[in-house]
Amino acid sequence: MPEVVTLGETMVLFNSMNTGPMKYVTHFAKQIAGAETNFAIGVCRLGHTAGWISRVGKDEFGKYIVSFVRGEGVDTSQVKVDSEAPTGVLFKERQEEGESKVYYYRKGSAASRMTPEDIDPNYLQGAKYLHISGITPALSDSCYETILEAIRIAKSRNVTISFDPNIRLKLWSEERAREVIMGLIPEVDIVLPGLEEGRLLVGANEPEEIAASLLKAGAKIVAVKCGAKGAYYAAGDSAEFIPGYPVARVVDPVGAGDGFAAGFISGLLKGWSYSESVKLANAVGARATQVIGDVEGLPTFEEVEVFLGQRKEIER
Ligand code: KDG
Repeated sequence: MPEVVTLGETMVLFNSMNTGPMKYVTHFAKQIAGAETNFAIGVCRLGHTAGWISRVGKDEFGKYIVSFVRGEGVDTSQVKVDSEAPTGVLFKERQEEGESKVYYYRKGSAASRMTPEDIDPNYLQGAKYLHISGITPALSDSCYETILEAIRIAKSRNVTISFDPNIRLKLWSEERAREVIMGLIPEVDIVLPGLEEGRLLVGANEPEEIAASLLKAGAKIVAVKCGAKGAYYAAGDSAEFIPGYPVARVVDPVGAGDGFAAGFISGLLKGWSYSESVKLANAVGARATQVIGDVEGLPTFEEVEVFLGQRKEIER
């Protein structure tokens, strides 16, 4: 059984190859996108085992996603093929400066039809972490129930739960996102919000205040991602701001937060301190921004060592 289990929707991504408004884009790269598989692939690249629970449609995109994710070493045995609904699709528009905008075609998708019965409780037996995100409860009522069931099973098996709010306002309103996500905070152990998400959730501005509010709401460890600046973490007995690793140019920021989560959980799996784990998380997040695509830039552990100057790479 994998050390880390995750659950959520993965879509086929059509990533614009030219920058500028979507209506003028002529070339796309076909890739995959999904916060949870980004995370799972990141975890596998760093040398651990991960499994993914989901649904895909009975179509070419579903086959592509499953073979891609499996090819990256993630266990896909818990992915169901739903013949009643298609695999979700996502188009990404990119600006010159690296910023991006997404267009979803995912309403009624196969993954949005996940139900609590899609989770085999035995699959979580022996896992160390369950990683979930705030995207899944935004997809449908049955997905929300599936998340609650995953939490219930994980708790009953002493699996630590990490949660990335991943607030996507194209999927739900601010009010509903705040209500549902704040309701999940006491149920999970680790919370990994971005700065803006923290602001939206608790109405505080500084990472220290955001972390304090989320700890008060019931989380046990909070790491607030502050982009290129780094991240601030707070747990019961320790708190620290860990500076990030500046990169010359952000090519594609999408997926950096999932890379951060993968790095953080990888550090914890190695038995590292929170501080060392956040350093690894920052490095993985920084590397993820250097390549077009959600997962293509996620590094192996050796690549992180090269990036941090701890290992020399022979290039030719
Ligand atoms: O975190 C990156 C994700 O946002 C991206 O992969 C697409 O999962 C996705 C979503 O729902 O927006």
